[in-house]
Amino acid sequence: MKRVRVIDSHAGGEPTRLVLEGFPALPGKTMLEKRAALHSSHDHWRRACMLEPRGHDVLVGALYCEPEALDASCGVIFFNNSGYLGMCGHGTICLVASLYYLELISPGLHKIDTPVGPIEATLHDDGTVTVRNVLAYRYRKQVPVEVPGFGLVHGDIAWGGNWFFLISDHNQSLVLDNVEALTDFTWAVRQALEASFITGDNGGLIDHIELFADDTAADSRNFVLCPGKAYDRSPCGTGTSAKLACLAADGKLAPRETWVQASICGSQFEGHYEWEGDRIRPYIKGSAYLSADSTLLIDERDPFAWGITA
Ligand code: PYC
Repeated sequence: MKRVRVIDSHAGGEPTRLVLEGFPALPGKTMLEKRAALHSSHDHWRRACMLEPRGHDVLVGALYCEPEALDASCGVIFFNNSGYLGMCGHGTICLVASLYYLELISPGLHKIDTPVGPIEATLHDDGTVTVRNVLAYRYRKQVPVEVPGFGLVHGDIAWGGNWFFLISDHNQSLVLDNVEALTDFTWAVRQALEASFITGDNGGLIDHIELFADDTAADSRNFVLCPGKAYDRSPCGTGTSAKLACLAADGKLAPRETWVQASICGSQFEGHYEWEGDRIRPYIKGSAYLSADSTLLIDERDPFAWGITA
């Protein structure tokens, strides 16, 4: 029997499973090298924790690792049902809340290494967490894409730790009981982007599609389709970072001005940014709640020991 120690939590309704112990040791000095090793040699461990019968499509995994930098509190590799993420904002808020629960960290500032660069997270005395994300930027504005079944759609391409296609003009109703239609539309956009060879900078795969609408209690409401086809229950930290980059580029939000981003579920993150050259430094604030402290069991005799795959 193999054992994997995990802490489950959620931020804004989006779950995170922090993997503390049980995965094989990963060779490599950098987080990118470690992520590559996990992907190429040990991906079945990701699948065992993320896929049914132990996981589900909405779950994001966070593997707790030795950091690259001596002064960092830890390193982290984020993944989900379909593969690996660059950064994850809600996941970082969950990571910090989980490490505090485990008495591994105290309130204050913590450096964390990720495969897309170092970030910082501040655990405040009231339990909220502010993530100082990697630099974000808008790469292209109002890119047209012909989406089969839906027609011509325009969106901004922006980096917020993952690549996003951000659409404001979509004729979709952003309410929770419309998520099936929203999923169909955003999945069609994602496929159309790939079919049209529309990418992020350096050919980066655009694997997150983000729709916006007005919200009565926030500056905006979003619907974010994640790479494995599940929608983000939280307002999406990297998606809010990408949104801040677009607002900054359009001169619609001043540096250090607060932007309240609501999710399709009504949960909220607060964001603001500072200019660093021609890119922005996003700050995302939210809360996480713990839901389980457990050990996953992987029985080698189980035909679904390593997850149910197509
Ligand atoms: O909060 O950045 C985020 C995120 C990415 C995917 C799911 N959540």
